Amino acid sequence: MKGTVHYEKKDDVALLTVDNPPVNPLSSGVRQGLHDGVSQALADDAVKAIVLTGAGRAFIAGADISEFGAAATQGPGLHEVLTMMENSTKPIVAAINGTAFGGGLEVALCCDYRVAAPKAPVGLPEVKLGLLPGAGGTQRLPRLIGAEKALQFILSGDPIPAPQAKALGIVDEVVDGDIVEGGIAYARKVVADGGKLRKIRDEAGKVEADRDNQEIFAEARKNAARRMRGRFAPEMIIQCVEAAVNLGDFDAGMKVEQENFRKCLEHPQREALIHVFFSEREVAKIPDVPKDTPVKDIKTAGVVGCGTMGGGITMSFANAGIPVTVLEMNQEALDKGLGVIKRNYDIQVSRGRMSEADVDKRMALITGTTSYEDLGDADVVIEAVYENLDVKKEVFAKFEQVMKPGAIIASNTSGLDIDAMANVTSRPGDVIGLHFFSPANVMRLLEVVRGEKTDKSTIATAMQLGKKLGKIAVLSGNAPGFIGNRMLAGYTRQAGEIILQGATPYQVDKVIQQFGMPMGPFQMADLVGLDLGWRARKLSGMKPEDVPITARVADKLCELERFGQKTNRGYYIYPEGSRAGQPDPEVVKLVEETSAELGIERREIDDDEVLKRCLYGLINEGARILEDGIAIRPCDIDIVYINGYGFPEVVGGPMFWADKQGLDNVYQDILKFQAEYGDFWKPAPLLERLAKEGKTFASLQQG
Ligand code: 3H9
Repeated sequence: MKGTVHYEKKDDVALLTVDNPPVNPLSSGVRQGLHDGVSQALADDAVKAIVLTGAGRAFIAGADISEFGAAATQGPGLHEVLTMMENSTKPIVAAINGTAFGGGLEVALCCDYRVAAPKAPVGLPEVKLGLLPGAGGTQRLPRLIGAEKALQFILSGDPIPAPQAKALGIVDEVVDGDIVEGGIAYARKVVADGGKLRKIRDEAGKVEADRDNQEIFAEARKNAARRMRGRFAPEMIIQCVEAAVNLGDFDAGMKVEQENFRKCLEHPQREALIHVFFSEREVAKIPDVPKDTPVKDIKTAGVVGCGTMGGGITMSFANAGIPVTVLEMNQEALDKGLGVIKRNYDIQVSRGRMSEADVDKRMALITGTTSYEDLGDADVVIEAVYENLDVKKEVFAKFEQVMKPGAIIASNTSGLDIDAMANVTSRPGDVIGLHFFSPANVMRLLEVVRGEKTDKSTIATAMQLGKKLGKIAVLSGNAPGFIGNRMLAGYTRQAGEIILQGATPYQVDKVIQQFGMPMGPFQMADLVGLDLGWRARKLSGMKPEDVPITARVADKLCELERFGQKTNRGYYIYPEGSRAGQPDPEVVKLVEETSAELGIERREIDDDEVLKRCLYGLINEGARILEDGIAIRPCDIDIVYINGYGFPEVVGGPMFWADKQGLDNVYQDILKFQAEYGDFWKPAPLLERLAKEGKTFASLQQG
C-alpha cells in the first residue's frame, strides 16, 4: 500500500502525521493509516484529542489522482474514513502545515477545527481535473461559508493562502511558529474548554438562509458558461451545492454529490484533464538529463530587441523578479519599446490585476541600453530580433565578444537552426533555443530547443528557468519549426486547401471553434497579420506563379490592403474598435475566383472532413516528429499544442485525442485522403505501425 500515517502520543494528544512523499495524496496506505490512527486514539482513554498534520511541504494534496480509472484500489474507501473521523467522540484538529487541496481540504473539513500555517494554501482544484470535490466538499463548504462563496471557491479551483481562508471562515486560526505545536496547543485548549465537538454536517444555518437566494445558482451558471465553455464538471458542481441548500438533509446532499462525482469520473474530459496534469509534470523529465544535473543560478538576464517578442520576454523576467537589461539598436526604438512595456503594465493596473507599486517594482527591474557591453554580466541572454538567420548570426557574433564565461546564450527563434547560430560562437555548449510564444508575458509555453552541442547543464538550467518564469517548458530537438510550428504548417496548409476546394473560411473557423479552439485558422491569420507572409514572399522575389496555392487568397487580400485586424479587414470585416470579425461575401467571391483560376472544381465539404483534414494533418506530422526524436514523448506534443496553440485541454492534446479516435481509424482516413489529395497525406511510418498493431501513441510512454 502506498503512503502511511505515523502515530505519536504527545501526552494527552494523539498526533497523526500523513507521510506519502512528496505531497501526501490520500493513497491506500494513507487511508488505512488514518483509519487505524483514529481507531487507536479513540480506544486509548488517555488520549483526549487528536491532531492531524502532514509530513514535508504538504498537508494532503488530495485524492491520489493516479488511482482514478485504476481497476481496483486497496484499503478502506475515503468516505468510510471520513465518516469515522466525523463520528469521532474526541475533538480532531487539522494542523494544516502546507498544501491542503481537494480531498485534503475535505479531510480537514471533517475535523472539528482547523488551524493553518500562514503560507499554507488551501483549495478545491477538482474542477481543473474535470471533477468535483467528491468527499463531502460540496456539502460541507456551503454549510461553513454559505453557498455563494462556496460556489465561487469550488468553481474557480484556485487556492487561497491561509489568512484569506481564515477571513472566509474555512480556517479557525492562523498559527505563526511551529504548526504542530500550534495544533496541539489548540487541541488542548478545546479539551480544557470542555472538549466541544463541531461537526460541520450539523450546521444548517447558512444553507437554510441561502434557500431564499436562488439567484446565486443562476449567476453561477452564467459565469460558468462564460468562463468554462464546454466543460462538464461546473454544472455538476452547481447541482451539488444546490442540493446542499435545497434538500437540507446532509445525507441526501451527499448522495447527489456521489452520483455527480461518478458522472464526472466517467466523463472523457476527466481522463483528458488528468492526462494533461501528469503530462505537464512528465515534460520536465528528460531521459538523458538526470535530475541532479548541475544548474546555473540565473540572477540577471539580457534581452536583445524590445519589439513585441523582446518586450514580452523582458516583462516575463521582471514579473519573476529577475533584473533584466534590454537592448535596442537606437534610443528611439528603445524608448518606444520601454513605453509599450509600461503601457502594458498600466493596462493591468486599470483592470485591477496589479497595483501601481507592483508596476514600479517591475519597471525598476528593467534597464534599457543600446550597448552590447551592458549585457556582458547577464547570466542568460536571449535574442529576439527579426526572424532571419543572418541577422541572428550577427547578434550571436556580438554575444561571443561580450558575454561572460558560462552565461547561457539563447535565441527566441520560432523555427530557425540553433546549431547555425551556435557555430558562430566558440561555446556552442552554452547555446540553446528559448522559443517564447506571443504575448510572451502571458503565454505559458516555452519551447526549449536543444542544439547538437548544447550542454546538459544548459538544458537543465533552461528548463528550470522556464519554471521560474511561470512557464511550462517543453524540450524540442533542433529541426525546422521545432515541434509546434512544424505541426502547424500542415494544419494551415490544409485549411488553405479546403477553402479552395469548396469550403468557406467561415465554415472552417466555425468547425475548429466548435471543436474547442479559441479561434480558427483564418481568424488566427487575421490576428497575426496576412501581410507578414505576403511581404516575405515579395522580399524574396518570389514570382506570383511560385506562390503556394494555399497562400494565393491571402496574397490577394493583401493586394487589396486587407491585412487582417490591423486594417479592420482581412478574411473578416472588423467594425471599428471590434475584434469580432464579420464574414464578408466579397471574400467568398474572391476564394471562388481563385479556385476557378487554379482549375479547382469546388464541391461541398462537410464539417467532419474539415475537422479531420485540419487535425489529422497535425497528428500525422506529430508522428513524424516523434520518429525523428524531435519531441521526446507524445505528451510533449500535447503540452505544446495546449499551451502554445490553444488546443482544447478537455480533449487532452492532439496525440491523446488521436488515441481516443482509434489510431487505425485515423490511419484509414489518412489513406483515403492520400488517394484523393496526394502525398502530403502519406502516413507517417510510426502511425502506420501503431495502427496496424492496434496500439496507441500512449503505448510509447508505457514501460
Ligand atoms: C480529489 O481530491 C478528489 C476528491 O475531492 C474526491 C475523492 C473521492 N495524486 O506538482 P508537483 C504528484 S482530486 C497523485 O511536481 P509542486 C505529481 O504527479 C485531487 N500524485 O509538485 C508529482 O509526481 P512526479 C485534488 C500527485 O510542489 C509530485 O506529486 N488535488 C498528486 O509543484 C509532485 O507534484 C489536486 O488536484 C495527487 N493528488 O506542486 C492537487 N498531486 O514527481 C494536484 C501531486 O512523479 N496537485 N502529485 O512527477 C497539485 O496541484 C500540485 O502537485 C501541488 C504540488 C500543488 C500539490
